[in-house]
Amino acid sequence: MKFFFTILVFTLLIACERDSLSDISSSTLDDGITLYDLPWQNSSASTNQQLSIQVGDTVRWTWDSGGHNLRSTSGVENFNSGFIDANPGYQFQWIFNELGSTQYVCDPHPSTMFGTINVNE
Ligand SMILES: [Cu+2]
Repeated sequence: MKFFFTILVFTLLIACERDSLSDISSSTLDDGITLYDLPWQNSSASTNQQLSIQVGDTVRWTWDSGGHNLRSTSGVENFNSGFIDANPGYQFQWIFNELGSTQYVCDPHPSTMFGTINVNE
């Protein structure tokens, strides 16, 4: 019984891990820059996003339903998408050229839509 419980826990852990990874996809562009795609929606997919990238990489967020903005609140980068309402599929992207961390938030949904981008060499 204990064995089966252990298997169950591991299966759940793997399922959770897969789910969180599936929210972020990336592709390498011709010049070696990586483009990261993140969801920007009022759900767990956009809660406490954590991403480590390299200098020069691009992060692109795609709006789902609802009205959102995407604004840096602290750190090394400074950006603000402006408020985009009811425009699913809208995309905002930023090239991160500074080393260090940047925190960001959606002002209408600060408790569910926020994250941190860490830029390394
Ligand atoms: Cu929002």
